[in-house]
Amino acid sequence: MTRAMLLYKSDPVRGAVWERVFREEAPDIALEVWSPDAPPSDAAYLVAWIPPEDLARSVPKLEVLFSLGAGVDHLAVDRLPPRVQLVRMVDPDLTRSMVEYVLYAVLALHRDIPAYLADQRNGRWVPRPVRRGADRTVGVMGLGVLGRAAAEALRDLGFSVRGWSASEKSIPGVTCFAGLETLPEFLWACEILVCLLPLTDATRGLLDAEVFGALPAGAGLVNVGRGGHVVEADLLAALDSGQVSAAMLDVLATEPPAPDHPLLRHPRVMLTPHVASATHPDSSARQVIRAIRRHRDGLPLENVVDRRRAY
Ligand code: NDP
Ligand code: OXD
Repeated sequence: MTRAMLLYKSDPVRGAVWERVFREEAPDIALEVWSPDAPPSDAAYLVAWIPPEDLARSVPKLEVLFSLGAGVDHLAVDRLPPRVQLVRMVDPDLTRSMVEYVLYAVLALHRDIPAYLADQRNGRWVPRPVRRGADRTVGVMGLGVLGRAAAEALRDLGFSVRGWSASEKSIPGVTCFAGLETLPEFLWACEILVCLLPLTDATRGLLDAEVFGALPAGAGLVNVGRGGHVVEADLLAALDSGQVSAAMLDVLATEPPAPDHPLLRHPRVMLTPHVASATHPDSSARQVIRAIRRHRDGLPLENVVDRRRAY
C-alpha cells in the first residue's frame, strides 16, 4: 500500500509536535506542511483550522478535511467540495480540559467568587451563606461530547443537573430535555446555565432577553460555546437588572473584543480569552492517525460533520 499523505496547515510550533508524532508513530502516513507558495498538493487528507481558500485547486485530490477545532462554525461547511468529508476534533484531552473549565466556572459562580473578588477590590469582608451543591441546579445546553462530559462531572460533584439538546438523551442522574419547545421547562430551574452548543443558524443569538428572563432571578451564566450564542446587549441588560447575577465568559461575539467593550471590565463578569479548552497537538495528531487508518481500511469515519445540521 502506498503511504497516505496528510497536509498540515496550522501553527508551526504545534506543527513541530505533529511532525514528531507522525515520524515516531505513523511511518505509513507522510506529513506535508502547507506553504502558501507550494504547488497544488496530492494529499487526500488535510488538517487545518482554516483551510486554504481554493481547496478544489490547491488540494484537488482531497477526500477528508480534519478540523483542528471541535466547533466548525468558522468553516463554510456548505461550500466545501461535495465529495470532501469534514471531520471535527473529538479528543479525550480536549474534553478533559473543557470539563476542568466548566467545573471551575460553575464552582466560582456557585461559591459567589465574582462577588468576593469585587468585595476584596473594595476592601469589604462580607460572608454570604454557603449553599450545598445538591441544593443548586445547573443546566447544560448541548449534551454532545463536551456537554455530556461536563454534565456528568457536575452530577458527580453533587449538583442537581439538567441538560438540553436537540434530540432526546438519557444520562443517569441528569434530567434531560430535548427540542425548542422544552426550553422554558428546562430553563426555569437553572440557577447556573452552561452553554456548550455548537454555533449554527438554529443556535445563533439563542441566549437572549427571553432566555435570561426565563431563568430564576439572579442566575449565573457560563458561556463556553461561541460568543454568537449570546445577544451581548441583552446580557448586559440582564446583568444590570440583576436577573443574571454574574457571568463567566470564555467566548465573545468578536475576539479579541474592542478595548472599550462593556463586558471587558464589567464588575460581575469574569472573562477568559477563548481558552476553556484546546486542541492538544500530540493527542489530536493521534486521533487523526487513527482516523486516516480507519479510512484507508474502508471503515466509516467517526465525528463527521452533518452538512445539513452544520455540526
Ligand atoms: P457536539 O456536536 O458533540 O454536541 C453538540 C450538542 O448540541 C448536541 O447535544 C446537540 O444535540 C446540541 N444541539 C445542537 N443544536 C441544537 C439546537 N438547535 N437545540 C438544542 N440542542 C442543540 O459538540 P461538542 O460537544 O464537541 O462541542 C460543542 C461546542 O463547544 C463546539 O461546537 C464549540 O463551539 C464549543 N467549543 C468551545 C471551546 C472553547 O475553548 N471555548 C473548545 C471546544 C469546543 P443532539 O445531540 O441532539 O444533536
Ligand atoms: C474548538 C475551540 O472549537 O477551540 O475546538 O473553540
